[in-house]
Amino acid sequence: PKLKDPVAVEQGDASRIETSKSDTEAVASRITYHAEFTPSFSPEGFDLPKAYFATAQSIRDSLIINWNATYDMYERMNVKQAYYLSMEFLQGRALLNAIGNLELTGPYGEALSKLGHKLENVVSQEPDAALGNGGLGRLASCFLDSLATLNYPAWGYGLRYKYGLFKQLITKEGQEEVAENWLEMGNPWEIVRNDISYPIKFYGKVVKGSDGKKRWIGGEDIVAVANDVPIPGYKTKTTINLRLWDTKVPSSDFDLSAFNSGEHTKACESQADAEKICYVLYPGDDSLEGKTLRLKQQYTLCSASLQDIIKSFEKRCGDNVLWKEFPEKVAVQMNDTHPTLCIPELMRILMDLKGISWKEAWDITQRTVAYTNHTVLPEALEKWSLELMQKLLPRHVEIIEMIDEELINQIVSEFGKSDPELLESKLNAMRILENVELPSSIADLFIKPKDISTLDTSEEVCNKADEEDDIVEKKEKEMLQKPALIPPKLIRMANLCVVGGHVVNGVAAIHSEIVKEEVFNDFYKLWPEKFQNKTNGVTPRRWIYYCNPDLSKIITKWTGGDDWVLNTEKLAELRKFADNEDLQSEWKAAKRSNKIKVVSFIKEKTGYSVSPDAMFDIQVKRIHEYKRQLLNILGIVYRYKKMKEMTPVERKDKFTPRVCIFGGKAFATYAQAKRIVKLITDVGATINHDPDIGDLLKVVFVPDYNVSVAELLIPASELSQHISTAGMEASGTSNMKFSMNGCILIGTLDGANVEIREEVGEDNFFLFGARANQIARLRKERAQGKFIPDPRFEEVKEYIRSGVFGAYNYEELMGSLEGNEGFGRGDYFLVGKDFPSYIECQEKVDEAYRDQKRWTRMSILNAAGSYKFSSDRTIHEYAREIWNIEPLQLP
Ligand code: GL9
Repeated sequence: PKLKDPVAVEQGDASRIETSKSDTEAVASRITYHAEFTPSFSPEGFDLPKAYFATAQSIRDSLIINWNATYDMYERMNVKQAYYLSMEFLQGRALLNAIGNLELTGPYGEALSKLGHKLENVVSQEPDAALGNGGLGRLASCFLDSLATLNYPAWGYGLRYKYGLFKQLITKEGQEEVAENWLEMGNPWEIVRNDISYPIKFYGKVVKGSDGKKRWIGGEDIVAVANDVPIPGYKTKTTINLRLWDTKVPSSDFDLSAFNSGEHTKACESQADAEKICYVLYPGDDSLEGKTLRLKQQYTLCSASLQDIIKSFEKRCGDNVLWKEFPEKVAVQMNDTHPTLCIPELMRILMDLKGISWKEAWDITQRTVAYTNHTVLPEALEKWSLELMQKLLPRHVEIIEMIDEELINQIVSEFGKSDPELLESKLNAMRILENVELPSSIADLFIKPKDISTLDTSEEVCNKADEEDDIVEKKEKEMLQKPALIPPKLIRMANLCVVGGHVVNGVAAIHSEIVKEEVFNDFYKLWPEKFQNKTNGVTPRRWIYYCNPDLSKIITKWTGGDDWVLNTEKLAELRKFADNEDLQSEWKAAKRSNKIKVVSFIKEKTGYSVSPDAMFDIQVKRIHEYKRQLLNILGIVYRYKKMKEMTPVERKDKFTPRVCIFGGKAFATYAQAKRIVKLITDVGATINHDPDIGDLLKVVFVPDYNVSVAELLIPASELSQHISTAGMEASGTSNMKFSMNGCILIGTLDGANVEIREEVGEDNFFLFGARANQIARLRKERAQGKFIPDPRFEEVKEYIRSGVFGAYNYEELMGSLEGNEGFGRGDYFLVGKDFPSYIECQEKVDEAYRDQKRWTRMSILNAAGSYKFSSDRTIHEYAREIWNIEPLQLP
């Protein structure tokens, strides 16, 4: 029996709920209904927190109807579905987006105003869901938005972290981290699915059953429970699912007798152990405990999601389960290497639980999974200790060893045994296991017996050989005495992904080339057809339409309708009006009103007063040496020093007033990144109080940068900095958001900057710095002592060291930019090399800004040229070229 309105359910039509009243009245009564029946707030009054919660719950009702209808349809039609597995989803706030996507902004605004609140104040009550660190997690969330909007049958799978990304405080010492308890007031968006849970095992051992099949038994058992978050598409009923796993112990495991005999802690221990898996987004993994926890998280995501996917496949097949058709119904995308365990887990389930042969299971697995690489930084290409994995997941290690062995055989058959050196180098680069002995049949090839007849037996040569032997022997002894020096056995997750998946993609054109030519070159030569590019994108709904309503109205007016929100190609039509005076003045007014909002935000968060007439120059992103916030702040220090050397008239003449805004979090244990934060805030404290400078230059570090702060800052920005060392930023996605909002970029030829510059035009992008293909040579030359620093670079470091910005010891920072080599020295990121071209480029920025007509034209041409960077375009490409799925829309 159906309890819900059968017609509404069948049609997935949320709007049918309010057929009898006016939209506003209906919305108001739904909000008040929830306000009355939501027990967590006091019964009287309708304050903002309560208004938020009741409004969100009323929207959730609508979402659930559409969400059920979407799911029913997928099941009925038995279409191929894509599953996006990600350890991170950086969702931000959901309310405004959901109201807008349901096209109910008008009625909700009016209803809330009748109830005494402004919609914008209500939506800002929502805490950010920060289940991600940065670009990678935000990309996953943009993808969900596009998948739903474009009606693709797809789901996201992730973990429900109790504490999201930490909250950042900026104190006199620099960055401090505090826990982000985002669930404290409850989460109206999640639907706890106690009916959907799967067992997850850790540790234990593998035995062979009488049927010859492997069984993984014993160990520690927990369960993963589903929490569903509906993801509404824009102007469509399609509402897809983000399923987040939470961990618990099986209820049968509660030790009631221990509890009753007073051993409360003992009885609750296993519960706490299971729950802590989903406590924090990125547990510090310096310790073994931390590493174990992180691996448990990864395995939980993979195992629970695959069990769920398989269950749904079996259900949709009915009595006739044909496993070889699995890849025709299921596409699994691994967002970076974090979900790599999908590969051995799918193999395990298919072989050990479904009785499929190795050969067939391997074929199914390869055709099902695909891998996106998001970084070329070697420290980010995950390697797990074989020993740890063996303990935690013994069956998976057997499978991984088998995959490695098959790979070795394939490499041997590909390259032959005639050139052992070539073969050895291929094996070293491509094997999944690192520092693990080769099977003896192959290892024997590399013991090179010396040809006795040609041996030189002269005394001199023999003595030399003896000496060499002594040295080797001494080294070996030392190795034995220091066990830490024995290289650890590792599993290279990225290699496993490349071998186990059918597609490997990079996230911007230049990055995908680096993936093919450098990171995975040996694999690329072997399987060129596996490698693809999928340039990232961002959702124009969140990143223009909802965060910048003033600009959106202008775009709608000048492009003749709001269809650009779905078809961003329409933005290109703005090009024809780039010099139109009316458009220019409307455009500038919108920017100014966005800047005014940021002026009050900065005042509230930092106490600094900044002028809306100054240029807003922004760099917001994770703090990392390769992103070179240090280059930015050194440029600011240079500017300040020059200002101080001038008369007031000279400095007004030469410099355009600027507000330099920074934001971003440093990983809690990344000391150098934290020093950069400290330097920026110290420089700000000096400059912002210098009466000689006034509004000519202000430097602000906005604390706790997150999705919501980005939604405020990006629309207000005029210049934004994307200045990574070329070749190091895989793509970047904020560069796309800034460009969409009419902000001009200063940047290197790195990541998606390259493609943005192509689209918006060279004249509308401030380019500087060394090119990616020069970096290796420049580093080498530098290490050889051939680099002669620019005097202006020396001057800036000297100035910082002189103590102008305070007594803090900046030696670790300044020193990292000097010397020729050594850890943390030698300017690995080439700040010194790019410094002169950077400050010269900044002079061009000043000049361009003085001509406001020219600047506004550039700004319009940026928004107009940004159409390619919609995640809708990216998702269409994934759907067609990797997943092979088709859109399916509710009637
Ligand atoms: C990243 C890359 O560094 C970015 O350049 C890229 O735009 C995004 C999305 O593809 O992925 N890879 C990565 O590990 N992070 C990225 O931002 N880091 C974080 O998300 C913290």
